[in-house]
Amino acid sequence: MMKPTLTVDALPFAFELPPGRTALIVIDMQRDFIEPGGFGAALGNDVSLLQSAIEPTRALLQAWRERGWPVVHTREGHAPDLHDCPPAKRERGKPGLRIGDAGPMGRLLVRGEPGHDIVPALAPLPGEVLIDKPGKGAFYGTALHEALQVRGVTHLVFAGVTTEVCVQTTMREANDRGYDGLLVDEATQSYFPEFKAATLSMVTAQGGIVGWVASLAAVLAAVHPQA
Ligand code: TIU
Repeated sequence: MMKPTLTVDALPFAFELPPGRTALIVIDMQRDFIEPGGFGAALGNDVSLLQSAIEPTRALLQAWRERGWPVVHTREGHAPDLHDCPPAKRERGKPGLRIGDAGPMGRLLVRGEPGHDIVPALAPLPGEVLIDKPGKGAFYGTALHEALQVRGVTHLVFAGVTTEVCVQTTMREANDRGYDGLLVDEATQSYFPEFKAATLSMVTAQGGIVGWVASLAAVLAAVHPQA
């Protein structure tokens, strides 16, 4: 018999969360975006804005791990020879340092470099899915869909950075593939507060055209019901 779903108080209406079939997907909580001296800073951003997403994401990870539910982490980055980095991506904008250039945390957005790592507080555990992706969306050029399908995942709870870039792109890719997605407000951040707010509105507009948004407290209340 199927386990009953848990109900999360969410916008634009309640999100029905099937236990065991809902993966937590943590998008790109990498030093390159969150710490000074990385790719995010090279683009001219104030990276300190992103740090507030770490603790809420840790709370979600703890809840999923306690239940043995599927956890997925993603990392944006490229091979050392940059064969998977389109010239348009490397040349866009006028950063002081570009993808592949050497910075204080190693070569920016290159796999194997210190800046490409996930921040220590959110390090993946053995058995969790780790997806290395060359694009903003986590389905593009990766085996994410197959990894979710073999685990029977139908629903995704999103955390990570940045809200309007890699998180929103991945939510849209997931939505088009038939997953129901919920974005956790406090567990996502942007370098631009107004873009975060706009993304939360865009996701939930038109009856949930992309998915749902809920607070961390609402997700934890559904997942850890009070006795
Ligand atoms: N620049 C920016 O806001 N984000 C990215 O480049 N990548 C992700 O969002 N991970």
